Amino acid sequence: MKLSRLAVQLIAVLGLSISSFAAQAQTVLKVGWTNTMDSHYGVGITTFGDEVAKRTNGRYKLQYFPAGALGGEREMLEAVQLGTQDLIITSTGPVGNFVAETRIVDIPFLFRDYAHARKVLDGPIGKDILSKFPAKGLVAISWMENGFRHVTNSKRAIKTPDDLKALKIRTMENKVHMEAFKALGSLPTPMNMNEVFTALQTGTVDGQENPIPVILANKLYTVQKYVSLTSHVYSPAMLIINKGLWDKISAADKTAFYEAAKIALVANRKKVNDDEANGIAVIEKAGTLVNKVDTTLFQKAVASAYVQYNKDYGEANIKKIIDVK
Ligand code: EAX
Repeated sequence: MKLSRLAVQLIAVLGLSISSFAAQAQTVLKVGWTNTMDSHYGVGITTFGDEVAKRTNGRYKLQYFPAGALGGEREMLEAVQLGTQDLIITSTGPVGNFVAETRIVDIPFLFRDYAHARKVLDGPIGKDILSKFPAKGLVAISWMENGFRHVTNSKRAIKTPDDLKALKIRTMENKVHMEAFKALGSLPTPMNMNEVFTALQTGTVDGQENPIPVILANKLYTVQKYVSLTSHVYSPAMLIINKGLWDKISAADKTAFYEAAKIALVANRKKVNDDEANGIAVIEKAGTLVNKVDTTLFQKAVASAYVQYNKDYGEANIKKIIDVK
């Protein structure tokens, strides 16, 4: 009798250790991004990683590669498409080269403010764009946020569009943005983010444009004299995973990933808000001049680019976004 109780206990212990062994079988997912660990992207992705680990009992774990350790955003997207990298958090900068339907949200002066952008991306229009990714070997788990972009440069304060004339401005590898900067009379120079600091420092380009969180994370204000608050375009970001890998994840775990992404998005947007609230003071303290601009002047100046946008992305589609209140 005693022996059989021992046997039962033994079986129970053995069973427990087998199931805990199963619980420990872990899939490690490599995630890369261009900004630092403590940036709005880092905050978003580490929140995502923590939540995924918690919600899958540690069966999925994220391995972090911040600050462009795996390359620029276009290179990393290629790697995610191939499956040599699992995940990326990226601006939409190069994404239109993979999934053309994302280009519409890169149009300057499309979104009035953060509330407008977030509502569009979280709603049916945003979901419809996400649904276009699987056909390209990618799954966009969620939108994330980069923020409204502002021009920085080493020559002069940008107060009117004329001030941009003939300035060499680094843009993302994004034709929508390049068309806008051409319309503004500057010389758009596409370049991957990893090269921007040095290009500004050595004067290869006069300026660049990025949201405050990126200007802070990469200390771009230390190699620029002027930060002009042009808010010329809202810059979305996205959390993207390789499709083959996604297809192997169980339905319950996919739900865990989606839930984790929701929490990550809140953390990422909060960090964008915080950086915007505190960042100007940090930049000014370093001796860099920050100026406000009348953004309507810039909006009028890119009107000519809208002729092309209407043709490429559909006037009705653009209006549908503008009309979201
Ligand atoms: O995704 O390349 C860029 O300017 C992006 O805004 C930045 O890397 C964050």
